[in-house]
Amino acid sequence: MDFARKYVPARRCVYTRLYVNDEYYGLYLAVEHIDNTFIETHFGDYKHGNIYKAEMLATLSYFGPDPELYYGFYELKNNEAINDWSDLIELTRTLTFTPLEELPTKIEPILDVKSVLYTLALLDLFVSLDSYIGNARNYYLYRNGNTGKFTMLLWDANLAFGTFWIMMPRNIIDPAKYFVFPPDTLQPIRLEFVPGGNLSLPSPPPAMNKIAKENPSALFNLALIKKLLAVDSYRKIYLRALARMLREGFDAETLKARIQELASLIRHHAESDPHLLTPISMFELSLNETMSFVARRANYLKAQLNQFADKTDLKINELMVVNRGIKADNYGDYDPWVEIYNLGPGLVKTRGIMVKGRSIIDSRLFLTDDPSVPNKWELPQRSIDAGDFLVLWLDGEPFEGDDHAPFTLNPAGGSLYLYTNDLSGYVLIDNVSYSGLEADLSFGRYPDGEGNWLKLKDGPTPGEPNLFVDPVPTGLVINEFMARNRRTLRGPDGTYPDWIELYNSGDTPVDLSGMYLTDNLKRPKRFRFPDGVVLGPGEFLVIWADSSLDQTGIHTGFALKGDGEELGLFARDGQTLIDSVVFGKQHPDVSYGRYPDGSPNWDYLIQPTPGKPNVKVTNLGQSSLWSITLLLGVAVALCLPFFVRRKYEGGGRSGSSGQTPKA
Ligand SMILES: [Ca+2]
Ligand SMILES: [Ca+2]
Ligand SMILES: [Ca+2]
Repeated sequence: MDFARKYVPARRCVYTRLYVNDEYYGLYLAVEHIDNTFIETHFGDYKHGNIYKAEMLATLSYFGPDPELYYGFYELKNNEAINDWSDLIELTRTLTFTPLEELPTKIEPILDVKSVLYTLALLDLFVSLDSYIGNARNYYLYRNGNTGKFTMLLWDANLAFGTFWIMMPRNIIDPAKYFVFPPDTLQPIRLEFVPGGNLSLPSPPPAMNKIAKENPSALFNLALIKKLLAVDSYRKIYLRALARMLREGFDAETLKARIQELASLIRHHAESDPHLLTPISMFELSLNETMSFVARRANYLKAQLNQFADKTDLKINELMVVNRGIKADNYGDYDPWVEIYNLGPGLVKTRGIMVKGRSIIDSRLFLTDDPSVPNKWELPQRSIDAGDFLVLWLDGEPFEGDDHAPFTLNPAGGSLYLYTNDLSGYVLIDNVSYSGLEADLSFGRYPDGEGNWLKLKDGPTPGEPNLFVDPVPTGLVINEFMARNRRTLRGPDGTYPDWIELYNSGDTPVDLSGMYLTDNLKRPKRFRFPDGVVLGPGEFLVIWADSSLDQTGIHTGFALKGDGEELGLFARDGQTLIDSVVFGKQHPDVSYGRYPDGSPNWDYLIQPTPGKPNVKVTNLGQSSLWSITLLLGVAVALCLPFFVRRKYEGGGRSGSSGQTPKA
């Protein structure tokens, strides 16, 4: 879980001394529960989409249209009163029946594919077979009520490191040499356990016999992994995830240090455990076996992943046209350079024999600034491992070495193309166009190899991962809100929900996608802005603070407390506070806002202006405003509400609710 949390939402766990009536009972692992609180912490899902636990043979194959067919295989852990299983049935139907070429368009709206692939890769990496990839159980499915997408959540890992022998394919002698490829061979259950076989399952699900008779393949078909890994682009994500995990800590040295660290933390608590299940000598033995397993596993997988390596895994990743003082070549020249990145999953040689069908190709790589001459410069013989970078000089000085191109980059702008050769001729792998780059400013992808091309203002990184700090927008503020909307502004469903107005006082558009709004500063992720919400300079945006489902407009899912609470706007990292306001008692149809717009001065606004510049009414001649103002004066005098506004300019403020204990 500790390792997994870098990639997917995973449960926190901590070693615990358990006392019963003040008497030490033993060393336990306390593990975080997967429930609505877990979901809110990680997904901010106020709508609380369904959470299912996979109980047995939860293959995600389609069992049929009747929810009762799924009972006992899966268990719905929340929303039991509604008991609507149609989302799960739709997922299994899509996985089972969609032709491969249509799968991405059909599955992506209902499944968080990347997250699922990372979860499956983690199970594979740790050879954790008491899970979906083994016996198709001991995992959770959660459907995000905001996005409509399912994701898979890890349950436990007590049978990781290849210790669940019953699910190990029979031809595998060393569990470190397990691999889900080819996934067609995966089998979630041994035939003898199926009804009519030699052994019977303890407490089989009610529909077990019916499915075994009418639709037996559904019990064997691990639809999720088989279908996803059959899609080329998804298989790449999966393999690259494994390669990344090998680079980012799943290696003998790193895990040995971590294992020893944890062992010394618990060793003497285990020694004094009065209810230890095995002799303490087993403790040391299993540590050694685990460390040896990791070393064998990393070596084995590395070799496997190299077999999937391909020249098309290479990307043009960064370039510098006007290099005044960033990096000098072997002749001391500050010349233009380009960086090539290997996305993985394996080691790519720039030159080498490639077998394609019956043909053998002497495969090369080429860089050119002119697509009509794809082979302008053949790259030198190099090996680039997954996740590694190769820096080449585009200085028009080939006599300086084999990593110097015979052409140079045009300071005014131009294009660069990376080609390889195939039976059919030259094949374009990647290309980029650039223009108007200032001196010592590089242009690159972020994240490496996959992201969009950006001017990397945080500094050039030849031979290193590209840097780009997601800017925290300046000038984006919570500008006005109404916590007691009685008749001021009608919502899209005809009711009068609370509302919040955001204002962009800056001079550039702000993309709100993925930012968060909350009424609890300790839980920043209560509401996540959907993708594609952009607020132009000087623009206002009204957000409904209600939980009405399936309406037009943006709805936060939380209402504002008329007696006062807090409101916070957080950056995409879910930690950096962009703006907040803490407010006291509010009054019907009177808003609370900044005047003038975006200024630090908050005040009651008796003429609310949702979506428009805030105004302060000073003409009290209108009788209707008189009465409100008088009421307001009394209320202010009585309550003396207290308002605080805090603003952290790009500073790191860490959420206090999601801290992770070391375990
Ligand atoms: Ca040079
Ligand atoms: Ca770089
Ligand atoms: Ca306004």
